Amino acid sequence: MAVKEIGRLHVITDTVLQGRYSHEDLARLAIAGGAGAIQFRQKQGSTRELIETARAMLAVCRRLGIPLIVNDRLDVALAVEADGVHLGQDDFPMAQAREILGPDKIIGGSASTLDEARSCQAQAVDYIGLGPVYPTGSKADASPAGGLDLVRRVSRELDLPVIAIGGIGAANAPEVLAAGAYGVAVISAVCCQDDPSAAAANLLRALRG
Ligand code: TZP
Ligand code: MG
Repeated sequence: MAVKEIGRLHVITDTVLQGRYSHEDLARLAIAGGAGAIQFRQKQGSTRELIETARAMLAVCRRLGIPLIVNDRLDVALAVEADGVHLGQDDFPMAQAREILGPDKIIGGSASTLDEARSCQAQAVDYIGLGPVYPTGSKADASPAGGLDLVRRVSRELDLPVIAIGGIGAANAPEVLAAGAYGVAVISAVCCQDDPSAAAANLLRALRG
């Protein structure tokens, strides 16, 4: 079970796969549709730009009462006092991030195998971002899809909430939860839809059964 309120529908904002909506737009629209957490993920651009975007997103998230988690960049999360950070296996070490951020901030750790998930848990993360569960076109260097079996094994073995990621949409979200995931994180199923807000609402309905 989640100790902190991390939400069951994480929407990861993206302005590379689509160009109609800004990160800030996507945060607002996704929350309007019921997203429980927003993750700001941008791989390019200057640190200054990232901080400016994260600050604008945080204002939206704070106003609407939903946590903002910054992908990859502990420095950006610290600069704007975001609610948390999401770190991959090769990013800033999760255990050190915990020391710096303290016990109250949210730290998510990416894992694509059971061993990586164990390592995340040992480093005091709050949730495991597990995947890809299904093949995805949204991450060029994604590991092979682990399927529902990966979700089952990690959810069974670890005490932390599993936020499943990779190729998830309203059609397959129920089976991902049935396999033991606490929630899901999505990019294209919300950001790349004509109506991101309606898409988030549709996903949330699927998650609630
Ligand atoms: N990490 C593992 S899969 C993935 C990330 C960032 C991409 C998820 O995007 P989508 O469009 O929801 O499959
Ligand atoms: Mg990363």
